[in-house]
Amino acid sequence: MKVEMVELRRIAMPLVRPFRTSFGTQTARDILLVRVVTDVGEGWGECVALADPVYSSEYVAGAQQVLRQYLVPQVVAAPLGSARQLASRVSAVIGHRMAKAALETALLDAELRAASLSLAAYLGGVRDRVDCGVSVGIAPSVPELVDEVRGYVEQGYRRIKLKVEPGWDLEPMAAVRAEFGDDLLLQVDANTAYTTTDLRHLARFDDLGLLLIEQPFAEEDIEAHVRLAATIATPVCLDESVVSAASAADAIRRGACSVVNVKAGRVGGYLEAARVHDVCAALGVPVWCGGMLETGLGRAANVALASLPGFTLPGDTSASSRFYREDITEPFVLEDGRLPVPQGPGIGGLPLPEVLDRVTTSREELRA
Ligand code: OSB
Ligand code: MG
Repeated sequence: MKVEMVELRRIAMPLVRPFRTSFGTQTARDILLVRVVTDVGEGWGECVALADPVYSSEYVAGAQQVLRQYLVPQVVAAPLGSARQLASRVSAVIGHRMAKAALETALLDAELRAASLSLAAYLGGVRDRVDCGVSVGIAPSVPELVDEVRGYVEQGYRRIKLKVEPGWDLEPMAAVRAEFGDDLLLQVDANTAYTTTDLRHLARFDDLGLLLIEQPFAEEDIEAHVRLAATIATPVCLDESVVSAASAADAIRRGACSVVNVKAGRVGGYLEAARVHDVCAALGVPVWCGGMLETGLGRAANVALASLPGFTLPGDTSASSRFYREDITEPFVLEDGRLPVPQGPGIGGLPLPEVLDRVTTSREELRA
């Protein structure tokens, strides 16, 4: 595969409602898209980096810079046998996994389109639809949270994830549990907002019958998660801490978690995400597919990933309408709490040119 040109495009996507987490409030997404033009056709990838380095160290302008200066020059310099060779081609660049993931996804998309193979089939997917959950931000008040959750329950979502932080945890959790009953699949995500001084407080989460508690402590603090997992009955799940298959295996073996949230961007791409899936399966740990407020482009690839056999818990693979009034692809629409796995070649969908042009804020073309 010879890469002739790489286009870096930024788009502005307003959210249907503000999304507040322990690390801040998002009201719109500033998203970097990567398009590769190769001798076998074109391919697309969505970079999940947020506008600011508040979820991880990466941020959208930094991702674009590292692509422009370090990653893209390596792929336009000489032909690649396959997208599988990108990781070694750019291994001199430390980190920047979200930037690498976006480029790898675009290359994979081009390669699989040329081979008329879907990403789901390529990765080893076994389902043609996936169970969907929804991530619910911190609300202005408990009644407003309950109303928002009611809307999602009525739309058919199979699992609710509440964002929590100190001061917004037991009360909203208990209100949602009381309103929707014990059968509601309910989990929480702290995005690193707690410390080990909160261990006794977090132990009280056991009363809520949660599926899991996601990433209560800092990304680097595996030991704190080991201590919590030894203290509470609620399964501990890692998100931010899992940056590779090796780090997933290490965290599991140390007893830091018994569930893993898999996000391709966070681990450097869908190929590494499949390896995270594999090591978790080998260690008997269920996984679920996380999300980063993707457009239909990134969502299509996430749904493909979620079709692998070890993804036994509903993912943050919600419908397009959860975040966007108008998506840049054909929208993903919930059907009985599930999304269909794209069956077309590559990641499955393509941006709608007219919508894409309307939301584009900048564009650059990189060549050898
Ligand atoms: O921690 O899972 C997270 C969004 C941005 C950054 C981090 C996270 C999230 C979400 C939203 O929870 C998941 C989604 O896209 O539906
Ligand atoms: Mg999370």
